[in-house]
Amino acid sequence: MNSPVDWPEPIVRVQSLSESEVPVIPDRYIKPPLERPTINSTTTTTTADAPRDDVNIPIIDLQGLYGDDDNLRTTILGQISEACREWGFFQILNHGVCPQLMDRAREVWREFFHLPLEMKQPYANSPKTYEGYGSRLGVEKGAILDWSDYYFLHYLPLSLKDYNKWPALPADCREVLDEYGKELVNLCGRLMKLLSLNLGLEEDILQNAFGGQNIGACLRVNFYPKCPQPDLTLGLSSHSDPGGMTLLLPDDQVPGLQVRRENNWITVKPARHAFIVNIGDQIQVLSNAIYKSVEHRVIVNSGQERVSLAFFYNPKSDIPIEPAKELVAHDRPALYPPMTFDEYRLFIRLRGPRGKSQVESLRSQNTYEFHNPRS
Ligand SMILES: O=C(O)CCC(=O)C(=O)O
Repeated sequence: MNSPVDWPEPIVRVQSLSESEVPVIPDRYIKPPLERPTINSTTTTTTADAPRDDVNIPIIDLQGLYGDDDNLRTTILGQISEACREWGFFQILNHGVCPQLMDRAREVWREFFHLPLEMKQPYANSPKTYEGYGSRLGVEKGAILDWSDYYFLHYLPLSLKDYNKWPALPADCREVLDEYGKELVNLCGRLMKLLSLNLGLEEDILQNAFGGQNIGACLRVNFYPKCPQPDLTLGLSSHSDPGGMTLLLPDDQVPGLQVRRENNWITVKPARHAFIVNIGDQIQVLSNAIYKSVEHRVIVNSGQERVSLAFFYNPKSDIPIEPAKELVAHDRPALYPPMTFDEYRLFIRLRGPRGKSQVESLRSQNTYEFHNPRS
């Protein structure tokens, strides 16, 4: 099954819709009632999906991880372990990436999205590779769409990195993005070691399972324009990330990310200059579900646009990913069949964001029957 070369319908830029100041959103952005961010209490008798604003995802200060204080290092590792097992989402402070670089990276993208449409259109993407300026995920004709535009580009493997596919403006865009990508690849490499150790594995096991140095890394920049009817739509529908690990740089002014926790949606309150880390489906698979990828979505609002940078750290796309053999035992059989990331990501590329349905479906079809090296 290959991705089609073109979109099933003409692409409409959400930003153009927003700037045209339409008082109501077109039908194709209106979500079914149960998916809308605010559910009228008269339409449901359950508290499922109620937003929770009094809680936040864990915030972990990494300062001290590489110092002399062993107790502090153990405490931080414990916090990361708990966050990966219980939340699938956490924020990190003192992660080593320069705050000015983070701010500039966000700002170059804001400037890019504010360029006139005709300067952005040459970068318009297709569903074949998704690279470039886009306005929908998935290729189903007549699908209900999200209230956002985005830009998608590759850092790794180097064979896919192509500066000509990155915006030429603003003038420092490519330089800033290059630097940003290098720093984040480095940070993800360090986090992979910590995750591996926390699973009781040698520190390189997860990275090696991803293909060693031949991993994939890409960036999706999300632009959520102001929306006249934010209660009826979503900036990004609920999904878990198909890849390995995501480092999200959220907007510094406007909240919007919500993380599913049991029957509630937690609105993330970003800490200044923190990255939001989340576990993707490939690490859920490799860890044999000890770590969980968690559903999240984005709400929009009528007063302010929002920009976020999602950096995806993925396995090499053509090697089979399956539960690490050290994490499989008679009483804990392998929960997932081997699958390459190329095969895996076709689902979201064709169908768009669909909660956790993909990783869950693999599990229900195959549990206990395959590749259990110790059975
Ligand atoms: O915009 C956000 O806060 C989240 C973006 C996201 O989940 C994604 O790009 O996959």
